Amino acid sequence: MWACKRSFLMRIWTTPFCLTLLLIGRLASAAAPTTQPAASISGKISASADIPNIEMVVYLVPAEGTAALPPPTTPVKVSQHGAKFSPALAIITVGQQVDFVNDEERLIEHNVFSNAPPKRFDLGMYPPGQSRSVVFDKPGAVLLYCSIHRYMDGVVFVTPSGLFSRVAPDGTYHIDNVPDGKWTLTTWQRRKRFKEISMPVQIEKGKSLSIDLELKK
Ligand SMILES: [Cu+2]
Repeated sequence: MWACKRSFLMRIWTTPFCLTLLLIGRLASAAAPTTQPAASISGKISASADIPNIEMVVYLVPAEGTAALPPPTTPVKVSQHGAKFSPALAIITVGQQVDFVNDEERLIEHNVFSNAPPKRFDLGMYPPGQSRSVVFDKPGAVLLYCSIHRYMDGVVFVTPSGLFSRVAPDGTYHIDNVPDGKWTLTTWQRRKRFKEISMPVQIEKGKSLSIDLELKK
């Protein structure tokens, strides 16, 4: 009689206990990928000649079957203060919006236009206090001009993955949070002085890579 009662009790207690264990197991396995550190690709650029004030980007192009990240929902701001596009080189993700802000303190109108193949547009003239927006839906370099001030020039460089690094003055670059998969590591220089580099790379199991690049004429 007692034995029978005991096994009945055991059954009542063990069932939810086993379910709890199962649940913990599931949560642990679901959380596992986030505990793995995200891979980075970093290195140093060197060249056969001096590269003063280089304006250069190192970025990743996803290979077929490799998923790129969605574009950030926050627009990038490009100021026109002092009749200068600032930043002069804005690096964004395909699908991202740029707000061109006329933030002059004096009554100076500006215009922004581009005839670059990835995005042709003309925002017309607009006064201080106003801004106009453009969504860049194709990758590539979009050169910016103002029809009023001929010396105003800038670039929006649209990367196809959002995985990029502006090369630092000491020649180093660092791209964070690179998902597993096959990519093409690519360079872009605002003023072409060297041949661009384009090389296949692969991230496996979140393992970071260190890749130095040598630019040649
Ligand atoms: Cu202007």
